Amino acid sequence: MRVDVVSIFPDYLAPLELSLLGKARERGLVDLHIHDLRAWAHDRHRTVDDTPYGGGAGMVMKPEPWGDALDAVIESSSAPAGPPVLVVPTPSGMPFDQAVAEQLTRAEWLVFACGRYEGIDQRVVDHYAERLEVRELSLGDVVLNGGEVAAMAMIEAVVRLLPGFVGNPESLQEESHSTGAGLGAGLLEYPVYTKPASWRGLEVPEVLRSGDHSRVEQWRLDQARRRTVARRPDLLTPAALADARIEASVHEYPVSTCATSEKRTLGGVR
Ligand code: JD8
Repeated sequence: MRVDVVSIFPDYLAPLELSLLGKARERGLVDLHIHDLRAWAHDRHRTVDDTPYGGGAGMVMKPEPWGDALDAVIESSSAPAGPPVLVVPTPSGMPFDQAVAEQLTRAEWLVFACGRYEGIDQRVVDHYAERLEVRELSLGDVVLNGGEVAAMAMIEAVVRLLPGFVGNPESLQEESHSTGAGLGAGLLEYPVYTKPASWRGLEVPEVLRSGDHSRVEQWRLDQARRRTVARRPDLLTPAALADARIEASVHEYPVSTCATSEKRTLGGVR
């Protein structure tokens, strides 16, 4: 997969070149190219922003540098044959979630346009939407100062799903938010523990040291349900929510395994 990123803060994307993509690049899974938008701002001050039409606070990114930059990236000789998917991180975008990440793994080429200021002149998106697939995507209901952090999160979420990236692809199925059918499908992760068995007076739940795989499986499912009911009931259908609540009460486990917030939500079972 080829990934191009255009930003006025190209160094912001440098972490991508470290761990994650470092490995993926070595394995030839990803071909990452980072571009400085100002390379396409040709006036003495390399201006990329101007005041908003209609007035209002802040500045808007000018369309011309973006048009020249994206044309150059899209027409670059070393680019894959087909057109890229242009991803524009924006707080007003469609939610970026695991399903969207899985969709984007199917693209050969992604180009990320990272905006700053109050955003990019809308005509840039409108112009390219007539020529290729444009995805305006939001990382979530928090306001960031620009698209770089969102682009990095989106690139990590996509690249780690590429075939050959993770050692055992099965683990991806297990993950929460995955659209796979693993235990975690649709549920939040269950709590995890490792050695020592006792730490600062806190014990690893006995069931996990029992060696009884079915009891462990049941405990993990119960914990995943509890957390989901308590923290993300929106992830569950009303029916699943009702079931999870019943299940959570049926499979009574020592309250100590529940974090304080859950105790409150589950009405402090006992
Ligand atoms: C791109 C400029 C800053 C946004 C005025 C603050 C994504 N989930 C998300 N939150 N914020 C962004 C995001 C913010 C951006 C840009 C993405 C370009 N800004 C602007 C509008 C309000 N400032 C994002 N994905």
